[in-house]
Amino acid sequence: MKIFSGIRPSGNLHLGNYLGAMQQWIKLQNENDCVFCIVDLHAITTPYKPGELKKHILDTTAVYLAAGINPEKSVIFVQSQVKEHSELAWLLETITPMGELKRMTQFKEKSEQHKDYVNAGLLSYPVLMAADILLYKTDSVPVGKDQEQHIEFTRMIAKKFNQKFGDTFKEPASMILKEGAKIMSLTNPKKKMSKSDEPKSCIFLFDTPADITKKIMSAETDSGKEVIYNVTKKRGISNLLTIYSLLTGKTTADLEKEFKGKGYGDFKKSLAEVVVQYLEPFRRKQQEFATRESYLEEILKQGQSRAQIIAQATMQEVKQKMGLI
Ligand code: ATP
Ligand code: LTN
Repeated sequence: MKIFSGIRPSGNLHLGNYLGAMQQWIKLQNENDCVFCIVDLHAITTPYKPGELKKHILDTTAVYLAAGINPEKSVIFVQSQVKEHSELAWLLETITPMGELKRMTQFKEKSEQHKDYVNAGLLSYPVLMAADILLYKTDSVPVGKDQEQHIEFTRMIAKKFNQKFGDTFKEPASMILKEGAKIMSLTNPKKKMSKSDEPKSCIFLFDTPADITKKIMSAETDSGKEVIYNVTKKRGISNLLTIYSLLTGKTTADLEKEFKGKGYGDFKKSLAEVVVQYLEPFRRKQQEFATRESYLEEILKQGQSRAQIIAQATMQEVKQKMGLI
């Protein structure tokens, strides 16, 4: 199967990015053709500092490697370094109905979040994402739940293109986990954990043990004191139970039993230890990669060459089908 996915280099990566998306990538890379992109052109649709973008790109590359993505097996590259992404996005824009873009949940949320930064790129964001996916004739896209609508949009565009210009693209499926597809914010468990939110709402993969412990101990929990999984009545504690379960392999029912009669404090203390231990290799590898900028750049350069070969072949076919010379 052909797999494609990407993450915006818009800040530090967090446990939600890892549990919802990247953990699937690691498993998939052994048996599939995987392409993992750092989608910088998407990152610039929301406010950002040009001077910090390169650091975020290299940090994201380091996380991909620290998480276990093997550059010998999978293609790792930066979106803006393969110009076919922007080129295909423009061509696809000409068959995209405006109404479809305006109804996208992420567009509504981001324009609400950044009222003075509602640019045309933010609106056409899903078209660029469709171009990312379709360029590689992708079968499946492993992502978190929040991206489901964008994959559905991609299928609609692929279908439309095929009907108009002849069979060219596959209609890709989303790959969304049952558990972990939506890790919630620590400070507001009604919202998803998001890297552009306040730092104490996220557990970053490179957080220090002291920070992890502090954030978990002060995570928003519900009234009452029993450690019970109930997503409608006890969102905060259920989110923490999900994290605990995903990192240890214990079921939430097992955890309820284990913490029966103990309060939130004991549970949080134990969770903090689990998270600190789980993320220890990330911190170690990050320190290792931090001093190896040229190694990361080399990986990205090789990824660029490999991605370009596929992207150029698709573009040639697309242009020919659309009647461009
Ligand atoms: P931003 O705050 O910049 O929008 P983000 O934290 O939402 O960033 P993205 O770069 O948009 O992260 O997402 C990268 C991948 O991680 C996507 O597949 C997305 O679905 C997944 N993801 C993001 N947040 C979560 C979350 N809280 N739980 C599970 N998966 C998530
Ligand atoms: N919009 C995605 C990031 C993204 C992506 C992609 C994910 C851009 N292009 C292609 C999968 C496939 C997000 O997580 N915000």
